[in-house]
Amino acid sequence: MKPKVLIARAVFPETIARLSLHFEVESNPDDTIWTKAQLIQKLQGKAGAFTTGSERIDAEVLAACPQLKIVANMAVGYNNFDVDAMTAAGVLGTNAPDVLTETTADFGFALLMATARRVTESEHYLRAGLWTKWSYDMFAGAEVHGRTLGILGMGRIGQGIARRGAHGFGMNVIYHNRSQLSPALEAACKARYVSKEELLGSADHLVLVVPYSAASHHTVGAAELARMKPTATLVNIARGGIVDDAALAVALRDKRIAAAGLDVFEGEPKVHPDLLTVPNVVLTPHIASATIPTRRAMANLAADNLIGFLTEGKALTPLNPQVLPG
Ligand code: 8YV
Repeated sequence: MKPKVLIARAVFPETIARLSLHFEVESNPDDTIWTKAQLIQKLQGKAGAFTTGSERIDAEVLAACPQLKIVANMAVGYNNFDVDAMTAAGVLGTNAPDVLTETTADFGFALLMATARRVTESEHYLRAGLWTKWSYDMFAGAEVHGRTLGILGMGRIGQGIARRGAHGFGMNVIYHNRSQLSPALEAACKARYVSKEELLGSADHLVLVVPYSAASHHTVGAAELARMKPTATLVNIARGGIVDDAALAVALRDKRIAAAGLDVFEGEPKVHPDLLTVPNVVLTPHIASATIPTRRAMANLAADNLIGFLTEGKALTPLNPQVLPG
């Protein structure tokens, strides 16, 4: 008998077809976001689950689903997993790194550009029929080329943004990270390690790419925003909760910083109402990895992990390899 696998959200039909070759698959064609109780009910008897960031796998879910052996996330971030609880329950967690790095870095740069050059704000003005004449300072934005790019969180995606800034736009790149990169990686990104304080105070454009955890909650709040240049812009493509969105809305309203670009939000898909009323913010609905080739690669990697683990005890990108057999 084939092992049973749950696909918790709508995905590519070919992903479902591929998993169905190996498993008895239950999918979610309506793309309903299940409650925890519904998720637990759907997981009964399942050996594997294919999840996205919207399914929380914690001790309560694991205790209620004793047959579960692996949960494969179609995301590089895995703050929806309680990895310690998974390890304690002997359940493997996998994520989907690397395959989205360049696409996500492209988007980070797009958001930086749109924010600095006021792309959406000026488009709204045009669409509202307010554009009646050219004027010398209309929607004058911030320079990007040659300016200082700050990156908080210098993992693979942070490095991708650094390379784009340094090599494509001649930017002076500074970064802060839990650990300093090797000299070779720093040279490839033309990036200089600085303290968090220097990063906040010196960046003309600051991009956040840190993973979310209890420790990184509100890494950027009122105090950090107060340290930034009033001309600076802030981009968050990391996770909601890294930025204190209420404090950011105040800083934007008071022009404490010039502008922000946000792809992720605290409590998304809800957006802090004050962010919807300030003009100097570009808002996108968590789409940094959203190109079809990249989303396909992410789905394939999650599927490879399920197939590899449930058929051969192997996984490509395990988060808690200590639970792998042998
Ligand atoms: C996902 C992401 O699309 O990979 C991540 O961590 O944030 C996005 O690429 C999202 O998490 C849905 O799984």
